[in-house]
Amino acid sequence: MAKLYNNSLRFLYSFTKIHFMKKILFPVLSLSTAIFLLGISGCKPKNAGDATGADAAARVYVSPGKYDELYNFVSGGFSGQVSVYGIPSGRLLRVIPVFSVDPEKGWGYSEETKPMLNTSHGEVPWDDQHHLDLSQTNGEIDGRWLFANANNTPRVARIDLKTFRTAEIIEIPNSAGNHSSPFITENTEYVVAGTRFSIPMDNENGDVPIDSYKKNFKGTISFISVAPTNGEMKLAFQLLLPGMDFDLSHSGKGPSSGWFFFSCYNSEQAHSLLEVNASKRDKDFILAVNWKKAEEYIKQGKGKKQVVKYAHNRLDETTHSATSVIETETTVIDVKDFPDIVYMIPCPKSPHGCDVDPTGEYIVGSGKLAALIPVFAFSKIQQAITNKTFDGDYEGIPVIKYEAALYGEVKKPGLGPLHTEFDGKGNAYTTFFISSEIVKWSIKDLKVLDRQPTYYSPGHLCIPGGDSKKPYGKYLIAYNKITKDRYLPTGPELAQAAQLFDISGDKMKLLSDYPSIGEPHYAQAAPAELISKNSLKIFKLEDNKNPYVTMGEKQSKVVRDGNKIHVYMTAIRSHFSPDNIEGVRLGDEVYFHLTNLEQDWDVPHGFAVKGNNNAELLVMPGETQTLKWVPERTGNFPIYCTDFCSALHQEMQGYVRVSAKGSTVPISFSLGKNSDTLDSAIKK
Ligand code: RUQ
Ligand code: CUA
Repeated sequence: MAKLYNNSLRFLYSFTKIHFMKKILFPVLSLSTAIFLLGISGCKPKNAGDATGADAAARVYVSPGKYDELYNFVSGGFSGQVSVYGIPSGRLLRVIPVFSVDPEKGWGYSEETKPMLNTSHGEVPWDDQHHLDLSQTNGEIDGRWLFANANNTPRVARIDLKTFRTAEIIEIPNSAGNHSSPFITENTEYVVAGTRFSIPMDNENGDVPIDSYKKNFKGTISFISVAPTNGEMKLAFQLLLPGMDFDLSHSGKGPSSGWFFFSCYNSEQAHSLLEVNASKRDKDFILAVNWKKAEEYIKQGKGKKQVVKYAHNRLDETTHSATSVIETETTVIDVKDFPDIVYMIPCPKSPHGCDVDPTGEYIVGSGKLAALIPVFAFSKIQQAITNKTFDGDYEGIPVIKYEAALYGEVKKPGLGPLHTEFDGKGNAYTTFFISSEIVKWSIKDLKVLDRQPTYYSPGHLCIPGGDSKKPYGKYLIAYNKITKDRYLPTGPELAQAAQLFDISGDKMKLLSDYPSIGEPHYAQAAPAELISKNSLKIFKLEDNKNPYVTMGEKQSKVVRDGNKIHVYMTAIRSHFSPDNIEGVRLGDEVYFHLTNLEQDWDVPHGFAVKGNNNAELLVMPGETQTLKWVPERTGNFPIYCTDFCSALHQEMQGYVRVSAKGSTVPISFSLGKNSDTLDSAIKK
């Protein structure tokens, strides 16, 4: 049956046009009939997805020069980055480089930023970025930091919202496929990171047969503490769990504060053909974790130390440089030995989304293959724990009886529920991948209130503050996986897309859609003022502690140190100092340490060298960044500014002469030497 089901799913997936029929069909049809009927249908009604009118246009129109109402931070999926949009306009404001190199900003190319991408495997210049969480205080968004996960090589990043820059990245040992991450607790005490792939632990010999999965492969959930003052992350402890796949999570709040909930699949412990083998059981689990309890045990010294290796990278905003430290220890708690930390709650059909409502009482599990949505009540979970209303155990972890934890089920909501967010007015909104729609339902009586098609197959959705205690509840943004026929064709691949809905009334109303960068998964949004009030405009030059800073043009120089040449260079509209350099020889490594002397908002200078096997630099006012260049031939090499900084930006250029090995051309450097008229420009 599982196989049949999955084949049907695949069939449906490839048949994206199904959604056109879905709105009418799903409420009344059984699952299999619906699959059959939708499979053979493929006609597009004339007005599909065209429900927006002048009113919708007015709602998303932000007139020139006006600011958007909200910031929307959107995960970049396999682009590895985070993009920032304005809502309601959908205008792209910025792409923040996080886990992937970004030549546009020199991220991962400048000497100062290279350490940010270091891991225990060496430099990993790319990742797969799925989820974001904004820092919270008392369960409300506080506008300080944005956390991002890396799926492939397990990492968590902290983005500083003063600078919109990645300030810190911590790698996670004993993990692989860091998917249920980076969800935070209500006062940002911890960021959690659950492993998607179970693996042999890092301190053991991992060279074991794959079919010894049940014996040798383990799952972990990591708790990364966040320092309340400066946000610094630290791997506090890890929970050791049976081998399976941890998928998504959300922390408790209010009454459920101190708890965390994780969805997991593959309780079958399959290691091959998971689409069939991990869909055999009728129910997988939601794992309820009493993290306060775990924290207590750690404080009592009950955790076991393990020798592991993971990178911890920080970007310092005064030196403008990153450092990477390889840490060597983790503290692990094997939940088998502490039976009051974790409990399993059965959840139908390969659960994915695991969402907690704003009151903290209701936990929504979304089974990817389920035709209903179970809603669990925290108070009932607690009662079941007290009364030991268990249904045996899973590898030593008590399994709470489904009915004992269940508040109720949303019946016939749609097909393929994935994620749920909340509007703070008692309503929940769930995305349905297969039936390609968003369904609004009431938490209190579990009745479906409204459904709207999305184009097509949404994954995540975002309501500003939708996973906090205080959702803003005016808009909803759906992130769609498939956009076939929605935009002008662009070859074999089409963009993923966001769709903005107005949810202020009883019925959701589609306002607009726009393509997005990478494949968006989770997103966060917050009122603009909350973020922009802290925004930094320039780095103060006088605070610049980069060891290679050049505080003014008079101090610019070129220094030879063996085969290393350090160019202490400055940039100001519209020249570099120096702009003529001689005495470089083949075999030299040249380091251009460029300080941007500007102290004005939005005046970066760029820097590039012909033939350099590297990217450019993009240096902010008051900042120093370093570009490495190893010339491989003799000649004269142009250098120039890449960012259009002034009317004479195109004049912002110069030359570096490279001579043969053993040449006697001395080091020399100058600016404006051949011109009397420029004398005034260089006096500073
Ligand atoms: S999770 S839809 Cu649902 Cu990473 Cu992306
Ligand atoms: Cu500096 Cu263009």
